[in-house]
Amino acid sequence: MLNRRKFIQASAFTSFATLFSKKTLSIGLPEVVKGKPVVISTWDAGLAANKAAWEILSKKGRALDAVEAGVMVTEASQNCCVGLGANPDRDGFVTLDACIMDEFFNCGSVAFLERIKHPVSVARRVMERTPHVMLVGSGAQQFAIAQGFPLEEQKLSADAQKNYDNWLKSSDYKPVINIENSKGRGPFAPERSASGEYNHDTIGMVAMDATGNLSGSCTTSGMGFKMRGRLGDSPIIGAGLFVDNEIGACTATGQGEDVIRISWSHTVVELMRQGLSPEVACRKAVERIIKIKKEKAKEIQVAFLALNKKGEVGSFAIQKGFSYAIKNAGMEKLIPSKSWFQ
Ligand code: SD4
Repeated sequence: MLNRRKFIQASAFTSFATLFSKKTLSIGLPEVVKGKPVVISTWDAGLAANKAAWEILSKKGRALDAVEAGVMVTEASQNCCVGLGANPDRDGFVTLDACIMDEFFNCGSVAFLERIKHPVSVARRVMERTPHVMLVGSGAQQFAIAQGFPLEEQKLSADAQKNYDNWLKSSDYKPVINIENSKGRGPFAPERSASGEYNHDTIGMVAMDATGNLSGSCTTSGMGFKMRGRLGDSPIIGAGLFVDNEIGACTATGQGEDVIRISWSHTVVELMRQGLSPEVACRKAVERIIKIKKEKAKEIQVAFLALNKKGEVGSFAIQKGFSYAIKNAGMEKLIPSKSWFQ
């Protein structure tokens, strides 16, 4: 039972708390902290992917289901940068990498996977139905088939064939700076271009569901015209994606080699644990790459996108031209990222 003094203290606290929360709402916190659920993803293909994730999040579904369903939209798009419609390796084969991570540190990954439409779903099966984290190449494909995933025809999309034919003229492998919308065009534009309007190959997504749990996914065809067998950061837990349900989640895009060498999706989460905001933590990652690469940093693109447990979002890129898509109950938009070079 409460005595009188405690009762007065308790009611004073309650009315202060009520007042404070009303005031907080009325002054309007930044849009992104309006609460869970929320989903964010890289590049403008993220807009369509977020919609699919939102279908699940808005019905109080699990973040894990949302981040899988979300990026499946991008993987399925023949008119996009990710999945079987994407650019091939230098030998003309599309090889896919993907990973997924949930709120319990469960994670699964596939890499160098060919002729399977939804690598993110195979990654989830690796997580849920094997004692392993990562399967690659023919072993990953064999597992996918055993799990009932159809083996698709080995055929480049019309766009990818055009891009590949173009690339074959020089056969010069030079990783490109990933950008988008430099001319107001995105991956869903009618002319998908090999000349630089959009040239990325990945979608990374992180989400917080209505219960406050976090999950993430990342799926890619890797850098176009890469050496056969090359893997980037996207399927590597801690590099292309990391989720710690107590703190936050981060995903990366851009030149995978430079993400792997600093393991920064993991480190971004660790910096958020120390109290840094998502944007500042992502910026630190970019600064580390700039410090390592020195002059050469001008030639590469890397971008990080993070969400913390409070629902705050931030990103930072080396080059301008990176944007991310966000969706929550109050908004749905594409946000141009801050970058080191202007
Ligand atoms: C990779 N990080 O394979 C991927 C490529 C990418 O936009 O993000 N492209 O290195």
